[in-house]
Amino acid sequence: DIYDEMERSYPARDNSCMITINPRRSSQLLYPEEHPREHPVAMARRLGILPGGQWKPLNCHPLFNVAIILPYRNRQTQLTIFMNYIHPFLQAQNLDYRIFVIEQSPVHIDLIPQNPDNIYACTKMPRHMSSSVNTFRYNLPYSGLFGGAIALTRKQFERVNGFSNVFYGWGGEDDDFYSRLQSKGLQVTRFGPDIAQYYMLIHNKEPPSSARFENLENSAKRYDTDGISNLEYRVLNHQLRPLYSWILADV
Ligand code: NGS
Repeated sequence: DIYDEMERSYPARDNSCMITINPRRSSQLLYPEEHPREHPVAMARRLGILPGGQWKPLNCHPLFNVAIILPYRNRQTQLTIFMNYIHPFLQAQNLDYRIFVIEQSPVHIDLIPQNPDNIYACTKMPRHMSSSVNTFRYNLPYSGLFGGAIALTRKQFERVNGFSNVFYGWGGEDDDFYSRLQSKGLQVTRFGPDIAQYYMLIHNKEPPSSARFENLENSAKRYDTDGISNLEYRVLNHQLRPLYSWILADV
């Protein structure tokens, strides 16, 4: 199964951290909004998080080294809820991780993983992590959905020239990314719906972008020219905050 595949991709070393998988464990989180919130500095101190939101287990060799990248804008409350929740979640998985918050265009932080077995590390193939969301009654709405939370290696990301830069506003950029993966023969994987459960935080929906269908129709022509290869950005500001590394970018 998928965990055997992960074990093959990441062979155990001496004193490797254990990753305990218990498929029968049910969702632990019902209402993330009601979880207690702690002051960021107090939380960082209590959980041993280094400035910039970095942590790794000290008593074993972590199997996974992960950058958690959150595109973010204007959702302070949700960011707080997410940070309170995700650090203990990632630490329970014994990951060597660092959280980056990239603030720029209109995107959401709205998905909270509910099952501690949904490991925040890469599988051999790009993984759609949020395939079972409460707002879709924990069903996958269409087989090509690759939006929300995804896990892939830097190499895979570079192979498809990253994300397209022509999508602004809500919708379509994830569908475009999925077709890029397919064009390079990168088959997407998903864990079972019990493990891939997510809770969507309540938020105001952005209006869908009107250009998205047109952009999708001619997406294949742009794979090689539109993406990392032509991305222009400036880093306007950056800080190591207690629970994450913050980067303000202008695109
Ligand atoms: C599709 C969008 C995707 C989006 C998905 C789920 O219709 O970008 O819905 O959205 N594609 C287009 O608009 C072309 S959700 O309801 O989870 O916000 O990810």
